[in-house]
Amino acid sequence: MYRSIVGIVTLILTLSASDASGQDRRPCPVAEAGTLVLYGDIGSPIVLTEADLLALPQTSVRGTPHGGEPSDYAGPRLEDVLAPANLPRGPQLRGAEVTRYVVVEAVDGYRALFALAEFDSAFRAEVPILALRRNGAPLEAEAGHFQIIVPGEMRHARWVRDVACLRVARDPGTN
Ligand SMILES: Nc1nc2c(c(=O)[nH]1)N[C@H]1C(S)=C(S)[C@@H](COP(=O)(O)O)O[C@H]1N2
Ligand SMILES: [Mo]
Repeated sequence: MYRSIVGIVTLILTLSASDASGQDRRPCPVAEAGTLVLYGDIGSPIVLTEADLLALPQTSVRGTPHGGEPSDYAGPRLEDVLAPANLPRGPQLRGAEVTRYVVVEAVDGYRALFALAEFDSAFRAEVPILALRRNGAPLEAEAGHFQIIVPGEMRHARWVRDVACLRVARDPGTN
């Protein structure tokens, strides 16, 4: 009950925030449950199935959910999930490309932003994953099919549950 009230309040705040911001209004093109849509500044949207995501190299990350036990989360790195979008990586991610970012969008409308460089293992020792498993089992229902896990990040506001879409964008600058 408490969680659903929090969810509704979050949704209202999210909707009013997006009304004010203008450019973030486009809805996430939610595909079937259990699929992930890559869209935005990448040409045509790309739909990935759970099988596609499980076929990528899987990384394990130790994390502790709020009020829960330390757990092993496993799934592909976001940098590998985004590979079909052909974004610059490593030495190519420099200059104007460093203004690229990814908004992770959930089924409940919750959103969190990462700079593309935060996903890049050439930049950081540990990079976020799109977890499909917790302790070897599918995620609990409230986490949906996919959940972002950010190694070492102490607050979990970007550990987006029930991820539906990854929207790729870049800062338009002030001109
Ligand atoms: N889809 C979705 N993911 C979300 C949220 C949300 O409201 N919706 N809240 C975030 C916040 S603020 C926190 S602190 C963590 C809490 O998740 P946990 O209770 O599983 O640790 O989930 C994050 N992921
Ligand atoms: Mo939070």
